[in-house]
Amino acid sequence: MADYDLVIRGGTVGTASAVFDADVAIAGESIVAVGRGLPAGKREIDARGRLVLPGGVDAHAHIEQLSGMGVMNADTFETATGSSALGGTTTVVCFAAQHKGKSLTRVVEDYHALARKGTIVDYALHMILADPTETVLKEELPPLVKSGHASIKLFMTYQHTKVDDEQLLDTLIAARENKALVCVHAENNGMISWMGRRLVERGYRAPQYHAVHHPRLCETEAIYRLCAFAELVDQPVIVYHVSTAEGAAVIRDARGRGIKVFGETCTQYLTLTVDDLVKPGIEGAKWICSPPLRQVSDQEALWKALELGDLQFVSSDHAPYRFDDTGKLRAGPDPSFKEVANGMPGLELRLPLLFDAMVAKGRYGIEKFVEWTASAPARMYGLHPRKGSIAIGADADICIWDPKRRTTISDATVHDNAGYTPYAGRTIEGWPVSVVRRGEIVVDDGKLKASAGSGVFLPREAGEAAVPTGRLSPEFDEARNFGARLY
Ligand code: DUC
Ligand code: ZN
Ligand code: ZN
Repeated sequence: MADYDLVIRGGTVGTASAVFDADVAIAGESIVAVGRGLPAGKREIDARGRLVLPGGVDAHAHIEQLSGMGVMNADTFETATGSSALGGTTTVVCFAAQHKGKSLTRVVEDYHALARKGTIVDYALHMILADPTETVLKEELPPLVKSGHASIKLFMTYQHTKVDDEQLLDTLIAARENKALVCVHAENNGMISWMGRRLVERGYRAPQYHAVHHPRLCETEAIYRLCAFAELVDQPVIVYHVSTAEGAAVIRDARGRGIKVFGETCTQYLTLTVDDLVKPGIEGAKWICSPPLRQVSDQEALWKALELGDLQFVSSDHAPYRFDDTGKLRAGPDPSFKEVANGMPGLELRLPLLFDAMVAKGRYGIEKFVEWTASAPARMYGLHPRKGSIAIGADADICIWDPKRRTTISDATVHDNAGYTPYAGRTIEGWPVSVVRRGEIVVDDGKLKASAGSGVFLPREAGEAAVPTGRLSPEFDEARNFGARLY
């Protein structure tokens, strides 16, 4: 008699490579058997007519974080990760965000303290470096990477967090030495601030001008520059939240030349457009994010880029700000687009929106849905094989989907602390009705059952993606020919 704690029985299991009918058995926190007619467990979930898919892995979420514009976001770890679990995402990679002059070690400790207290799903941390001094890179970074923080995030724009080209290169080299991965918000800062100043001077203040403020070219240019840096020092990079066809094309071109560059896009760039910014009064501020929302033709190009493997996965870039004087309207009731906090909530609805867009609408199969929302980010960030798949030995992080359930989204149906959702009014098909995290039923028929602090930290070694190609750029060989060593 097998000693299973939980058996999910009679469902259709989906992984990134196959869809098949099977029971899934769990002992303790792990998946221990996948097959038909498994022996009874102490508890059972009847999954007939349901899909049994891995819990989502959202590798880009801002939680209890002071933004690059200096605004505190609206969620605590408890509210963000509670909403995440309700939407089927059982692993979140969020940020320990350094601001200038701060010790990185201290910053990481502080975010762990917040997460330990509140998190409901399992979490890992990317380290945002806003001040990559020699002390930070040489003394603080190595032990932090060794203790499981194997990815670094850099911003090429935003007043409080941007790094310049030399700092970016210094950080890429340090990441290379420590075998860490570097993720980058790639937009040209000068272009953005120049455009913003001229627009506001001429009286263009409404939310819709945010899209003009961040022109498409500022993404194209910054991604190109980042790829050149990655090539120069042979350090893999991940481009965050690619929003344009041209941005994806730059990545494709760089990958074609053997540069190790990867790309993420986000739910909002696949499911919303710039037209959502155009609303009466200040309402459009709810849709202000950076990069801005783009065109339907960009959505098509981003799906294609995912299909071709130029981009590898889809995150939420969850960055919630309330539509009041604590968040979006912090500068007053009628701010210019420049004064509005950038970002929108997205942790809870990432999986349901993408399931609807991909599977329910018949555009892609379940395998691609699982790959882009769970398996690929887990592999990319060193969480595989523990997270991102239904496989023996993996953590039992599982969503039981009702593929036919229709939900009309409203501000009242979401559970984060933003107070609104950019998707209100939309009806979508498919919902993760029950969610298991490390063997525990954390969502039971749409109700949250887990307590704050029950998620755990996931220390990571950098994944395969972080390994350099081993090919230094010709500039390095040339330097050597002249008798110089650059590193
Ligand atoms: N832009 C960012 O760079 N981060 C958070 C959200 C956003 O819109
Ligand atoms: Zn960003
Ligand atoms: Zn972000």
